[in-house]
Amino acid sequence: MAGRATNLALLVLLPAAAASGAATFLVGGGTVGLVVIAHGVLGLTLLVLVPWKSIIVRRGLRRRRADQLMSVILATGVVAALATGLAHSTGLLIGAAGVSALQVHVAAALLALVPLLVHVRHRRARVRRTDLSRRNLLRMGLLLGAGSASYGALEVIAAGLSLPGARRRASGSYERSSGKPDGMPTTSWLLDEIPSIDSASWRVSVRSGGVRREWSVAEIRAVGERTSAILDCTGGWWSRQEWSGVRLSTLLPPGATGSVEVTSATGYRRRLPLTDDLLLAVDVSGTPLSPEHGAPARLVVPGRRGYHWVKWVTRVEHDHRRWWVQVPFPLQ
Ligand code: HEM
Ligand code: HEM
Ligand SMILES: Nc1nc2c(c(=O)[nH]1)N[C@H]1C(S)=C(S)[C@@H](COP(=O)(O)O)O[C@H]1N2
Ligand SMILES: [Mo]
Repeated sequence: MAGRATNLALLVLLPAAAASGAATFLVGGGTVGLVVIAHGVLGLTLLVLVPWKSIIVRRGLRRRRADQLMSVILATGVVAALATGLAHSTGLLIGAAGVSALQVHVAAALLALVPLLVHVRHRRARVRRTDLSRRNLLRMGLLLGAGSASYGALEVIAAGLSLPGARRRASGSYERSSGKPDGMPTTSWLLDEIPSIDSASWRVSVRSGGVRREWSVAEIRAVGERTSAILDCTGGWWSRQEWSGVRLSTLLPPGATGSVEVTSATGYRRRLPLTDDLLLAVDVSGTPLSPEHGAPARLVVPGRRGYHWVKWVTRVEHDHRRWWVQVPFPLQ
């Protein structure tokens, strides 16, 4: 494949890989499996291009341009993302020293995007109308075919060798300590810290229309609604537990529609649609939540990724705003 075609393919594939990766975090429920497969195929298609790109890199490095350091940073980020993606998906190295392969994966991928802009700008890859020729589209199809074949082969090998990767969920996550909440990892999205809270005097404020009401932990526990649900963290693990407390639909006026904004004592917040089966949990597996898992009360959101499961809930506000009008990912 010619150098120009290789670079243009990379220009399309790298942003597509990053976008589909982010999409694996955004969608929950049944769709996530398809997005994860699409992401794997795009990532492996990038890998297929390595032999061709190597020729360009060797030639380019001989020319000693001023911004070559940027190209090297770009290459390092992409190679690191490919390596950690495969380490996680095969299960050969899910994490080490308290850092998961997926955390490094996402960081490396995001870090590669800035040098990519510099790299492309300085190498003037003006996209021409003729780049969309039938021949180039066919090439892209063949490449994606090779990427898909690699993906399939990898899954077959993982199953054949009984690699840990063969046991991951459709989201790509690995099971941890289901039914035993003590062994469940504790996670914060970015830098949120466990607040110190006195459960006895704790109140959750629930507002709907103009009406506000406060609920104590004892009142919530007395309702005793329960659900068995899977917490699936984007850090690459999942855990099924029996959660109990009160459904938000029970706290709100009968038949309430629209959305709720659920806020933590730390300021961390998420907005969610009332079509979800939202539970405000105070107990897990029949015992009170521990502080690190969100005591006195945390949100349980079956079918959505872990970062929606707000811990240390202090406020629930109901209105009719569209739930998805919010920052796609929390900022703390
Ligand atoms: C430079 C951009 C990226 C590249 C080249 C890349 C590449 C890869 C590759 C090759 C895999 C292994 C696929 C498999 O064998 O199933 C993978 C897995 C994964 N990536 Fe990425 N990725 C990128 C960005 C991202 C981003 C930005 C995210 C999330 C925000 C992400 C999330 C994931 C997840 C969750 C998996 C695990 C999926 C599984 O276990 O099947 N990736 N990635
Ligand atoms: C996965 C993404 C990419 C990586 C890791 C990467 C890496 C590199 C490296 C290390 C070099 C050699 C050093 C240098 O010339 O600065 C290089 C050269 C080059 N890259 Fe990329 N690149 C990527 C994507 C792209 C894209 C999207 C384009 C353009 C659309 C592009 C265009 C070029 C050109 C034209 C050269 C050759 C420069 C010359 O021969 O003087 N690259 N690339
Ligand atoms: N207030 C607050 N709630 C939060 C987070 C956070 O950082 N702050 N992290 C979320 C993420 S990313 C996950 S995966 C789960 C982790 O819950 P656990 O620590 O009980 O396992 O909590 C979610 N709720
Ligand atoms: Mo998470």
